[in-house]
Amino acid sequence: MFKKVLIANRGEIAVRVIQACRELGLETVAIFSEPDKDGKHVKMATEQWRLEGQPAKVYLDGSQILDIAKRAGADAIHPGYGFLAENADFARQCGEAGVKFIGPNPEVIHKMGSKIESRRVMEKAGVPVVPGTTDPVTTVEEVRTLGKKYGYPIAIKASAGGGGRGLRVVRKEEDVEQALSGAQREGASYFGSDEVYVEKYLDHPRHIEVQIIADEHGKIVHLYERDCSSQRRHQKLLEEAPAAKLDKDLRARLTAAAVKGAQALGYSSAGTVECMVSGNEFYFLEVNTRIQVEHPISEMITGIDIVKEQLLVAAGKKLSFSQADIEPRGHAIECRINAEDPLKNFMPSPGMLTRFELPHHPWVRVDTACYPGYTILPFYDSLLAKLVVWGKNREEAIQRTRVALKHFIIEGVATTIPFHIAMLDDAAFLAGDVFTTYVEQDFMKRFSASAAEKNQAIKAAGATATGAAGATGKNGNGLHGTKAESAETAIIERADTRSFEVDVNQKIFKVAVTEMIDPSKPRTQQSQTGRSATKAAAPTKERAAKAASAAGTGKVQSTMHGLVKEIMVKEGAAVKSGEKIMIFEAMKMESDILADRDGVVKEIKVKSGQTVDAHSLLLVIGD
Ligand code: MV4
Repeated sequence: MFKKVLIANRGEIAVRVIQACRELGLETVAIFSEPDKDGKHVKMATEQWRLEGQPAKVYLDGSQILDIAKRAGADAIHPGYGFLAENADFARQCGEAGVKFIGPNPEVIHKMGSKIESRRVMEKAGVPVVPGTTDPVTTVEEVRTLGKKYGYPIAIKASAGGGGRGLRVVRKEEDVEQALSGAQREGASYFGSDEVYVEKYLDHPRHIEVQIIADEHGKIVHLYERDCSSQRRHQKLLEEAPAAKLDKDLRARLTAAAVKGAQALGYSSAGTVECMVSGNEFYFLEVNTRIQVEHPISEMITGIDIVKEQLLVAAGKKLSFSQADIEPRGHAIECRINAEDPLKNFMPSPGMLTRFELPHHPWVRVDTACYPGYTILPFYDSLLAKLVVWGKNREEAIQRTRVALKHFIIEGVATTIPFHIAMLDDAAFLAGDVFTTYVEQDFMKRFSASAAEKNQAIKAAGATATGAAGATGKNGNGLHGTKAESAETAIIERADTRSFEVDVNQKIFKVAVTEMIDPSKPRTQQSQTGRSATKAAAPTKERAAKAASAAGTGKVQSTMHGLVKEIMVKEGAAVKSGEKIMIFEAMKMESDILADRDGVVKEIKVKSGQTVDAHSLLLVIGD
């Protein structure tokens, strides 16, 4: 087995890999860009190495990362997803340097990078591919001939493409010329290859993919399928396992084909075989040679830790289970909680999480690298957390997901939570009628219309309360005025919300007071306070107490990452328990740090103006 694994990634997937390494007793090496220094993966790893270069590029710097792996004495690299995960050259360089790349071998990664080559391999293995070519096409005449053969619409796809880039749909012969040059141009500029091929275009497919895991001794099993049809502009938003309303026989054929295809490839490691399902037929699309974002739902229905198994098989171990051992159970749903505003075209919304409270609920798992006070950086993808929920059947999973979403409290940034809450109440979703066109062409119309309607109602009433937000992100207990309620932001900007608890004859009433600003009128007419729309609510006693606390041992620590603003005592000074000894600033709020016992200040470990991590020793009080 390896001793030390470098995680060539950041965010929730780096955290996930470190968790699996911990279970296996492996040491971990985190790498980080300068602005990522407060990242959770950095705190969790056994070693931390700083990357040099631009934040947006450093996680792609294979030579720097491999160099760090060698200096740190790591014997394996886990690439996570994105960045270097499907870079065959990087995988080869790792192998040459004697560092195990956790993934299939470089030849397989390289082959699957070519969609034409993938189709050839699968066709030869007897896996159904979409009718079309397995040779590149170059001329308008060739494409027109194929258009006649298969009938329009057809798709022209870049062989090196993926994620929708280099894909052109042609609905009539006249459009062939433009589509061909478009697909070639995109292929060349994004992937460095203008090679394209042609497929019959399916108008309303479902996107269903099969999770596989294979050891390096030829054993391959599948962990059933995931339905990832709910996506927008090729960004998945919600995934479920197993697929709803999938015919038993089709499932058996689909999963068997995935294993057969992987066998033909000589696949090892975790991977995904992507297919389209249309009616009672399925067609191979592509192989993803990485751990995927949505792997947790397959873990939830099979009980198999895919990341741990991926580490074990990379170390040359045999798979410890067989296909017959895998009994899928129940249903799992993943919601991708992104820092994006679903009512503003999913515009990214980076910023500080002034509140971040997880839904603690049985059968709910949250994969995240976020914590209160963490700042979502603009350089990376906007995935904030993955909410993963299991139920004994689809209905139970959906209801649990609704509850969990309503109790997932995030303030400071807009999120996709209101989108998910609304989608889980949408008739088409509930009926299991979700196709790849569902979100963009169908659901978003209803979502935007219902948000606009609520806005009108709020405007007409001339005021709002958190209770008026309805399905757009109201928290279960109604106490929290959350920015996630972005329904209102389309027309009326929320200036500030303050929450109060009022005790009337022992009954506690929760009251939220929100000051509204209509952007169509000058601000001065409306607001006397001058409070900014983004400023956090006034600090409360609990928040101040949370920011810094004393343990009672004389060893005074910070509980959050923050800044030492002022130190009121000197070494040798006598202090009394409860006496104010420092002022600390965390999450842009000041709080007092108090002596936790009577005594004499023995040692001051920090200077004023210094930034410290959570749980740093600040000061020692002795006898
Ligand atoms: C297709 C297709 C329909 N017919 N190919 C989009 C990205 C790339 N992975 C393949 N894609 C598609 N290929 C044929 N012949 C529809 C899509 C497609 C899609 C596929 C999977 C998930 C989401 C999608 C959204 C739009 C289009």
